[in-house]
Amino acid sequence: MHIGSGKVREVYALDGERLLLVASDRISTYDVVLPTEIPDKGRVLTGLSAYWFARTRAIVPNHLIELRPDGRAIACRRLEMLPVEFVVRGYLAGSAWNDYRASGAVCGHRLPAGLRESERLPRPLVTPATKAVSGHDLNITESEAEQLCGADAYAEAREATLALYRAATDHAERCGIIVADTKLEFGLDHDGVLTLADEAVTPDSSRFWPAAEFVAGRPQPSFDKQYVRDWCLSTGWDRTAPGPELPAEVVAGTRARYVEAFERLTGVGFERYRESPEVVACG
Ligand code: Q0Q
Repeated sequence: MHIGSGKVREVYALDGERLLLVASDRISTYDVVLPTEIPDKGRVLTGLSAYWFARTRAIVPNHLIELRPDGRAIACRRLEMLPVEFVVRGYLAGSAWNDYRASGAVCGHRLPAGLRESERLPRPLVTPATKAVSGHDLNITESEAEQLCGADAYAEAREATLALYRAATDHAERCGIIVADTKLEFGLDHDGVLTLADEAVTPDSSRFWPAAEFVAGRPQPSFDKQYVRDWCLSTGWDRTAPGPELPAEVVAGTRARYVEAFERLTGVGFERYRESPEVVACG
């Protein structure tokens, strides 16, 4: 039974205890889902999530039960979700850069003066947000997030978020990819155990930047979406729906970037993953 949709994902109830999360091949840019799909995008993102779930089990348990044979869906444990999205940022970008420019602070955290756009932060910052019904999530302060989650659950989820981000960025940077920020969601299982849910450190839940091209002081190219963004803007698109159809070469180039991110991070060939998705869950 279908119980929810994200821009590019669906969630179904398998039974009272289990959900099925299915990632589509749809791509969104500037918050608009484009009419052209990117073949295998859903498989790449599901494979990356499963890879990170396997690799971080020692940090915090996660909701993954099994990776489906098609490699683009996972069965997961149904949790009582915390009503906060745990965004963690190692670099100053997006809404955090805008908040910093306007007020010198982000989500109530004062930052050193004089930071440049995209600059690496002195230490990663947890900037919680609440799910907006449509459009961008709403940045809230940590004390507001604590009110929403309860002090203990918030503190535990915050620590898990920082530990997960550190593990992911250490590995990703060795693979030539900067994970500038990522959005994690947690829930509580029947025993009240904090459990990582949703997707884990994918190009859709995070900013992936190519490390080799990093230059502080300007917006960074997206590892996976830059071809799409550049092409859409080159058509004079006004960033409102519906977005423009993508030409075959932009689709192919974008698919190649997703496959490249997958292979660099997991060390597994994408065709091998397509045949046997479980190879990424060995951890
Ligand atoms: C749950 N979502 C997200 C979503 C649309 C995912 C419900 N383990 C869980 C999960 C998860 N993951 C959820 N609820 C209970 N237990 C996550 C926001 C929305 C498509 C995919 N929705």
